[in-house]
Amino acid sequence: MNESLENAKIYGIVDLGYVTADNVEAATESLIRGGADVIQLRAKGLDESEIESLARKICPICNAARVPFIVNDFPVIAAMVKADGVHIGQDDGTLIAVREIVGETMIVGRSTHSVEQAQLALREGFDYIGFGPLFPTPTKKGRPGIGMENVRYVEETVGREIPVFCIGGITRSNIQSVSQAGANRIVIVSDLLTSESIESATAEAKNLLTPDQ
Ligand code: TZP
Ligand code: MG
Repeated sequence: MNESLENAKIYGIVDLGYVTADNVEAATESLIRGGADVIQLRAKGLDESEIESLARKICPICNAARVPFIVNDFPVIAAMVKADGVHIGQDDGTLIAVREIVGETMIVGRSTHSVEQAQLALREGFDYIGFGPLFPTPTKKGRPGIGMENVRYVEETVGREIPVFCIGGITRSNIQSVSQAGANRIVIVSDLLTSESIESATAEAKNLLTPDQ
């Protein structure tokens, strides 16, 4: 298992759907102070040059905190800014094609929406997966929730080998039921980014997921 993700529980996303470009650094710092173990930059619809410049702002903050920094969708930008990783969806090509751009050591994650996709991502050699959306979510409109019934199975199979981050509609209100369904690691976007204090919301989420730590 990739060492820098081994103990990662809360994966935070700086999503430009919720955070303005001016607030990217502050949001990153707040997520990290609250205990986010991984940070992703997600900027749907922005120009690549803009995404690169945002990535260059986030990268040093994550490096200083020793929190892995992942760029969504753009292997070329991840390589240019020397991010720790890149995250790609089901329609974003093969791991082999991404590895040609980012090299052998960068973390590469894949979005998965079913048990079959999760198992395939493991066989292909991805370093981690997102599994969801568990519930319908305004952050990724138009997708049905896949529910929680396969969470434990995916954790117990795929999750033994690579980190599985459950995602989609997870909030501080349902985190404990997601955990009871077998999830060990989660991604939360809107519930953290729209809260009054990103830092305390993140800390609260982490405490709900890992109460004894
Ligand atoms: N991929 C699957 S669901 C999702 C992504 C990026 C969005 C999750 O956001 P939220 O606000 O935590 O539901
Ligand atoms: Mg994508």
